[in-house]
Amino acid sequence: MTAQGKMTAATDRTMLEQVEARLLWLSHWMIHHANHIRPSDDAIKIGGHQASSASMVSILTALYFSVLNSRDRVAVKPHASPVFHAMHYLMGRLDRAPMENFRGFGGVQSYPSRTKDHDDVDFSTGSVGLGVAMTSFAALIQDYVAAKSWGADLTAARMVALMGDAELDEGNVYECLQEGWKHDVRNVWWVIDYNRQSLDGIVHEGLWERAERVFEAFGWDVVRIKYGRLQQAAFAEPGGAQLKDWIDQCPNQDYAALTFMGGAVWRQRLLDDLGDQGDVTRLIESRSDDELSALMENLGGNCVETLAAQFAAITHDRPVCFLAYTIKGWGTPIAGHKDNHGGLMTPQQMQAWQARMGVREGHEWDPMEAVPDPAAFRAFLDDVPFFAATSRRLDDVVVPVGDISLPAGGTMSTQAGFGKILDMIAKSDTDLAARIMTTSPDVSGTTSLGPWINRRKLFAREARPDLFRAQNIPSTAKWEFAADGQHIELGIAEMNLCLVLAAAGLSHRLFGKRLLPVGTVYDPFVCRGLDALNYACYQDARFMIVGTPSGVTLAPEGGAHQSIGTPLIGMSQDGLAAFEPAFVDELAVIMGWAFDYMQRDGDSAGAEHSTGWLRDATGGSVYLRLTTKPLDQPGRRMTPGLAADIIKGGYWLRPPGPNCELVIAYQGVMADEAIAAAGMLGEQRRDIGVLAITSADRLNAGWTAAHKQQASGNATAQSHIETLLAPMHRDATLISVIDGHPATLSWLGGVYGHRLISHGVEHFGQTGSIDDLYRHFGIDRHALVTSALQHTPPRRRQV
Ligand SMILES: Cc1ncc(C[n+]2csc(CCOP(=O)(O)OP(=O)(O)O)c2C)c(N)n1
Ligand SMILES: [Mg+2]
Repeated sequence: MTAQGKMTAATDRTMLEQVEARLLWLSHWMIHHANHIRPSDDAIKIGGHQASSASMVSILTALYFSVLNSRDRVAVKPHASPVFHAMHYLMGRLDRAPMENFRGFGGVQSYPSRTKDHDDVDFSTGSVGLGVAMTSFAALIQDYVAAKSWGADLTAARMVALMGDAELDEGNVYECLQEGWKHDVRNVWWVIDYNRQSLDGIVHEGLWERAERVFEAFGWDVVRIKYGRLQQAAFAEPGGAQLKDWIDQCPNQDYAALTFMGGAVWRQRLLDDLGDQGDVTRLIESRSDDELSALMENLGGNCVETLAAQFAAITHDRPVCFLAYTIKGWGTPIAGHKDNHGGLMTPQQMQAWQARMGVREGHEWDPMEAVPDPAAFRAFLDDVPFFAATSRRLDDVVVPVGDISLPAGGTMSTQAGFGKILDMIAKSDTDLAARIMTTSPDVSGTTSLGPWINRRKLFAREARPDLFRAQNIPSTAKWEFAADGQHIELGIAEMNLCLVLAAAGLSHRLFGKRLLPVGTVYDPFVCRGLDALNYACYQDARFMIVGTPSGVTLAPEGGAHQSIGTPLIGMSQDGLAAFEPAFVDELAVIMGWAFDYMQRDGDSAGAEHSTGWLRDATGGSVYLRLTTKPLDQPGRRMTPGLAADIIKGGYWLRPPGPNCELVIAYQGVMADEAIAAAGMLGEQRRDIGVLAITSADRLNAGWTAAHKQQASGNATAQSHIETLLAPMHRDATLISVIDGHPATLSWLGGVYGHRLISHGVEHFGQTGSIDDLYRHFGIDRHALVTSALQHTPPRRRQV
């Protein structure tokens, strides 16, 4: 190295150490402020962040201030949120007010949040393990996009996860490793904050060995960052090898406890174990207590210089796992204590520490406080490549959807209709067809994606022909992989499905290239991916998830595959508009709307899309619950009015007459049972209405939103369900039916206080024919008729 080079490296080290000190201080000050200074009427003190943040200060410093560029994307472990935000504050990208309001309403969030934080979060974290896996799928989507003609200008960036070691307990981490290996994933870095502590305690000895073997098995490079600069220098001194040996042998618990107790205790213990051994004794004795604890705490993951050098040494695009040894609570008085996850410095501890950090009273929020040469430091910060971009939140133009309709007569299931609609789009040479990306956890064929895949192929970076085709063996499914392929084949793990949808659904934000992702899954297994689905919605990823087949209607498929609660999931999941159409023309309307809805962005779409108070202008994701049971199609003309009602959530299939005593409300596949029951009752009850519900979710959301409008003074606010049910006489009875949990529709009785008898499914697991099961659960036409006769008075004799 030249003298000049040495100078620069040393200056950089000093600068990085100053950044590190600033982040350590500011992050802890914001936590302290929230706990001890901000007036708050809740007495509960908040822990969890302090020790966990300190652990990662060096890693964030080295990455953001020395290695990353502004295209790189990072998932930061939940409890490092204060360090992450302190960094933006230091860079002048975040105001003091939200910092002071950490964990308060509208303030900096407890865990980095794409949607709720004020600064530049790439991936939300919170549910541990998901942010980690998200980076691997974002890398896959990056490859997918870059392989397309419209995405070829994308420059590859690194997708980085800064993760806690206890995140390795989450199964979805391993599921994604396997999937990533299948897709030859690249440009992914995971930096494990190996502080050997989780929430409750200290992790098992030797975790690193298992972790290394797992990563290597899936083709990752593993870089162990165990010793910092001071330790490396000490190891080179006479006796250093013995010290290194001692460190390597020291159990995690011991190391943590000694760290907590500090220099004098370190000395005592080291001399007990290594005393009177000549060189090594001299090595220990030549250091003061403070120097000794600084040496022992100088693990690789707490040494910015070592970290920066190790990161910078990676010049390939293979996935890399960095195992960075750290000390939880590093640099603070609570370092190493096994209870420190929820631990907080006391005001007294804080005061002493503040003095040690050289921060003057009243200057706690000053970004440049305790910086020896503010001008030089500012100049260094101004040159940090990661912060060069003014905005890292990208966007892409809206893809026109055009007209999606399907001339449907005869008999068809919604699942078959879904396959046909996608096939129709696949045949077209439109932007819509180009930007749709499908994916499925090993059920693409059985969820009717076959025709789409035949036309649009599977995605792989390296083309692979369909060998069966090449050998002229007849098969209905083409299974050809190509770089321009538009279906991502997944193994069975549904968490991975939802994480791919999350990553693809953020493609416009991350890569500036919009995708319209469509994922299919057997409806009951929506629950298997549910936390990842929730995670995807929380980040405002935009996608369509199709649960099919569903309910007990998939009867012969097997009792264990029946879904009961998914309609309630559809209603309760924030960010997801759920539909369960009965007829294929409804489905076509819904899909056309959905592809547009997925692209809306409250800021730009304005009020023009608003229907009622459904927050339609903001857009969101869509869940379709479909079925394989064919129904006779109505063969009607789709009018704009009908289409609008389908999107609002319901319409009168048969409007109630003037003397209506009974309304049968159905959702989805129960249409034919409801229609048949109405027919059977026609002789005995007058003017029966049949209410088609395409989305209990949107009807219900409209209803509660209207109430809020009314409460805030808008007396004329009326929701769609109120409009629909207005003509129903107060004494008339509602009978609801759904192939799912009856609570989905039972709230309809609360709209105007109609008596409501709900039919649905509360138990599962029984196989049988559809008729058997409908009868068994009392959702068949006969059960509806019996209910109706029981709960509505007999028709009065005409005089
Ligand atoms: C899915 C999930 N389960 C439980 C939690 C609660 N939780 C938050 S942090 C944590 C332990 C984290 O340990 P580690 O990842 O090692 O991070 P550290 O605090 O050591 O930095 C737990 C159990 C969570 N956030 N997500
Ligand atoms: Mg840990």
